[in-house]
Amino acid sequence: MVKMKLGKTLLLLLSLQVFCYAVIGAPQTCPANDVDKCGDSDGWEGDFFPDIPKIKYEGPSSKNPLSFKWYNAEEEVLGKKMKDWLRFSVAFWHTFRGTGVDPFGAPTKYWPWEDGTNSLSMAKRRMRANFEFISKLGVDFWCFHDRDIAPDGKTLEESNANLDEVVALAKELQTKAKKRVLWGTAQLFVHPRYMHGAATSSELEVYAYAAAQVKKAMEVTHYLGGENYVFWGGREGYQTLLNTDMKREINHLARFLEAAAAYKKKIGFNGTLLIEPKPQEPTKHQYDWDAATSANFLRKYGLIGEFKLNIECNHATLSGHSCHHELETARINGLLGNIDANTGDPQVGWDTDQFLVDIQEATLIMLSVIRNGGLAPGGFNFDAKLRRESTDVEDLFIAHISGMDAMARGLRNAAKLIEDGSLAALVRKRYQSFDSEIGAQIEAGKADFEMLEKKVKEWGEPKVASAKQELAEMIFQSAM
Ligand code: XUL
Ligand code: CO
Repeated sequence: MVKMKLGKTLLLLLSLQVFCYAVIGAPQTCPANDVDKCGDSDGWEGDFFPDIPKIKYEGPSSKNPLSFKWYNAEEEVLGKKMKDWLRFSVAFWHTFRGTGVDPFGAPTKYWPWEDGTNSLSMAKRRMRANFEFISKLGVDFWCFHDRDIAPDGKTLEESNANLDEVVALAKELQTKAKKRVLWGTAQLFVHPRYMHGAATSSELEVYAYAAAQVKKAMEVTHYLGGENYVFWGGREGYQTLLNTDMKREINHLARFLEAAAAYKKKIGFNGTLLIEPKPQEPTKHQYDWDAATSANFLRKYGLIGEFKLNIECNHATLSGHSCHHELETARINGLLGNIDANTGDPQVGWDTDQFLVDIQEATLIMLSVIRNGGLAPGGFNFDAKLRRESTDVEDLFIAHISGMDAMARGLRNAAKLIEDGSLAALVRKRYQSFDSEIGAQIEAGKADFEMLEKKVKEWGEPKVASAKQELAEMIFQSAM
């Protein structure tokens, strides 16, 4: 009885929502069903965002939500333009395929250009919306999965043909708009064939299918001039070790990545191959758990020169680390290739993919990026989505502007800290005892235990200095 009532109420609410949308929420853009006004969806060149101007830098005092307060693309910071430090990218899957669906609820977003289908013409229309969006936002790059830009076909051949058709349009549009692909990737986690994994599936035919899909995704990324190619192994892991041959699965994953590195060379693709670590979700345990696990995997299989890492901040926190820790681990191993800029929520235990707006967090991130000399050919991909409850078209802009401003503030603050030098001096001072002759011997691997024992007898009890954590935090705060 209660269930029935709830069902009816939900139905009523849903139909009300559709009704309200049709009546009050008059689309802010050319409506999807207004063929006369907009032309058919394939050829539609109309405005998708007629109410949104080109987003400009207006400075910190601006109250205009559709302006940058901190991101000033051409401004130089530490000898490089902001746009070159940051190399922002829009993630097609969140911005153009995100519907607001969550494990408990139906879609909440009905963008005016969507016609409710997953057709090829809809895919092309979305691609036009993508380029208008990134052009108005002033971002130079975009990222995609094969299956979010073009519909899956009944066969591999059909899927490939769909992809070719959309990619041809994307190439034309991105050339006109002077935009570039930061990275492409294959979606190896949605289709039921990948339920046991792709490269780590227990089924040989699935391994082969995944290989064929990645082959094609690498080809189209190359065709679009992509600067990187990403492997996120969403289902490369296990749900229980009781039914899993972990040794065999990890070995298969390594063979798969070896074959990808070989194919990259064969087609003359010069982009960086990136592994994106994540500890779990959707699997209980994912094999590329974090940066250190991935580095060990790459080293063990002789792939260290072939791959770098794409560090996603929300994945970092899910693995029990901070984003800063993951970035530093990647950086000191020469593996920092790209950042998926997002964040989670301390009160929600899953991958919420929120826009990162915490200035302190952004400053820590930018300290790593500056120490890395930047990220190029990688960049900052906004692997982030609107909250389910944010349903206006302008929210897509506001979210990205806010994320870009946060990273820009992080960059400005990190530059201040570096130019000021007191934090670096504090760290240098902390280790200064190693700047001695014996310290140099230790660091060169030339200090044996007998020699050190002799020194202890000579020196007596060590004098141990303060770590100055609070002072370090005070210096850090002063740059915010
Ligand atoms: C999932 C995730 C992916 C990858 C690309 O958590 O981050 O969107 O970035 O497959
Ligand atoms: Co990601």
